Amino acid sequence: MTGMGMKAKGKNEKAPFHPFAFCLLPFAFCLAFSGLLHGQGPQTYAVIVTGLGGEKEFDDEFANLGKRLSDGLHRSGLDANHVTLLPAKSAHKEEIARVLQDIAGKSRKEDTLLLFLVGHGSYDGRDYKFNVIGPDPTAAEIRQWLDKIPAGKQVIVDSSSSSGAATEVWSRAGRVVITATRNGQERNATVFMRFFAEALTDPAADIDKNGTVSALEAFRYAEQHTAKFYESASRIATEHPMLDDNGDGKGVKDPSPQNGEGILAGQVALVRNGASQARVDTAEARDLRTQKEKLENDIATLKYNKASLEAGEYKQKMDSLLLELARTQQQLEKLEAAAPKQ
Ligand SMILES: [Ca+2]
Ligand SMILES: [Ca+2]
Repeated sequence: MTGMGMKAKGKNEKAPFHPFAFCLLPFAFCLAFSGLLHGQGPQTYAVIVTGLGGEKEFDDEFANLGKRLSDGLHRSGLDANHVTLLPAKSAHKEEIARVLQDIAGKSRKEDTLLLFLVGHGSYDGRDYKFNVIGPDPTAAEIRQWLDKIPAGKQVIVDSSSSSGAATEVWSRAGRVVITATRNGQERNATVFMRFFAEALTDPAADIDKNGTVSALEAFRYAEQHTAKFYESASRIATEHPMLDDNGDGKGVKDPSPQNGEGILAGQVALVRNGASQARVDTAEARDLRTQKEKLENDIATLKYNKASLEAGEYKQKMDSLLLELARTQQQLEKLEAAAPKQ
């Protein structure tokens, strides 16, 4: 690099205050604050990794599931540039690392990362591995990549066989770990992701009818449908889906305030119905969306803590949050209605 900033100065020479510096000052301010002035609200990045099927039936199924997840996220209004679908033929270990590294470079604390692993896994009593073309990444390697990503909310959905073995490796505060199996010993191919993908498009998954399907709602939907799948086929269930989001390294099948699981998963919206229809991209609209998301999170948290509150207190808090949410929603709709149609 060359330039006036690189010139060596004499020991006693004071840097002259060049008039040009006045011209640079506003420029520096602009640079420093451009992120704020043109600030974006919280962003969501999604990565879907398709593993090796080993035989055509599974190759086709994994490819199909990857596409369904990707379509579901697109339809929900997630920026197309923020969804990466790695097909099995290019999902090398290095490529997965590269994609996650790219997100590590651009995401911020307020952002959310969604990682879906669709494929087979293995567990040898020591390491969990996700099966891809070429060498398989271990749970510990995947954790290293994820730990470098600043996004403060992270959701991993791993539907592979033996995926339960990865929970203790990935678990930490701010991270939701959803696995198709309860441990490394459940080694059969799974059906969990079929139902998880279905949750992104089935309105029935939105249990509290707030217009979004949270990671918690999608988990519950998929967990229940997986259990029913085995019941109706009169087969012994060979997979028991688990969710961990309290950072203790242990998943549960029924997240609740009693077991302290599910609060973070309830705050991550995977699908927002109608979100793709109107997107006004102004600072005001972004602020309102951020505010709306915060209120939705507060409502989810309040619902979660309902059992521990007096009925009157719960109602008062809920009414006030709902009122504020309605006002925010109304303001946002007004902006969107006034925007020129595309
Ligand atoms: Ca919901
Ligand atoms: Ca846990």
